[in-house]
Amino acid sequence: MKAKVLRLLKANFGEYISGQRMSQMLQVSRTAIWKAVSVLRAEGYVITSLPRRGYCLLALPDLLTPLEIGEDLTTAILGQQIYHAQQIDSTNSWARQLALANAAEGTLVVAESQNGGRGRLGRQWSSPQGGIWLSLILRPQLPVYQVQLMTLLTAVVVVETTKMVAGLAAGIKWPNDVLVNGKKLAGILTEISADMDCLRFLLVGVGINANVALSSLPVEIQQLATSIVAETKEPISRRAWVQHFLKLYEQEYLKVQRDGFADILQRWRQYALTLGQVVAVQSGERTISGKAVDINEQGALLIKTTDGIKTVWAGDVL
Ligand code: BT5
Repeated sequence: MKAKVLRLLKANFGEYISGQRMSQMLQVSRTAIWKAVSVLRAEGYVITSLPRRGYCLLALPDLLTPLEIGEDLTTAILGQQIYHAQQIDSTNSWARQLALANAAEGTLVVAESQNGGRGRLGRQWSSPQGGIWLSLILRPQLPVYQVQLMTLLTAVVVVETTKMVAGLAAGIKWPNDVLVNGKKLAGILTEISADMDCLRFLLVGVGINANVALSSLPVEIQQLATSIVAETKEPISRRAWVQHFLKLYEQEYLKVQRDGFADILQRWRQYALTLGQVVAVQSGERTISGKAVDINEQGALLIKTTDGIKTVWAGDVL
């Protein structure tokens, strides 16, 4: 009912539509309309009302609710189920619980802020209001050894979505950092549940500092991070970003399962900031130094060292 009432109000944005007309169109009582309007107001929709004239929608909240994202979303799989919270510890942790309880492929989990956002290796991910903090539950037909490639795919989709929605060109630092002018704009956390070599589900967590004021990040991160609004001086529609992201992600996700990752790897190379650079990569206890020459078919970084080419599966480019 809430969604139907909202659709009518949006169709008449800035104009009054009477409660009686809405109740006739939706075949419900005027009290039901009034209740739906009250719930929408509580969610941040600015709706005025006047006796005899009815209701008028004046402003939408900048929220990533199912109502906002789900409306006119054109995907077939991703985001068909949406879980939204004002605040949660971590969308990846919430997504794991949902996946264990059999949540459908493509379920989207999103929060306005996180108070226990996670990076890799137990690192913290700062997630204030204004950012986009989301996780997808996927159940792909892929062998476990191709999971790293899903991180690369995600980075490509984040870069291309940001270009499309904000006109901002970002690059990728292997394996999972999306950077603008050397500062971190977005991070990706891919987690799995698997039996031996059989993937049960994959959780793709994406955090992007969309409309985040850099002053709302911890001081020690402020110098290393950037946001879309800090770069372009224009806040974006976070809803549009998420909708484009889901659409492009679905397209690429179906394609890799059908045709493999060659095309994604090619696009990743195009955005890569790491390739061709002399780097030091921290991988567990080891630091490997040399020239990053390429990635292999599984997304591992190939480094030309004085001892020949080394393959680095996981780590941080320092
Ligand atoms: C990452 O880890 O970059 C993965 C971040 C994934 C976050 C998303 S948000 C939705 C989902 N739910 C979660 O709980 N997580 C995912 P890593 O490569 O380990 O980088 C972590 C490092 O990035 C930290 O140690 C900080 O230095 C830096 N950092 C933390 N918060 C940041 C922010 N908001 N912007 C830029 N850099 C940040």
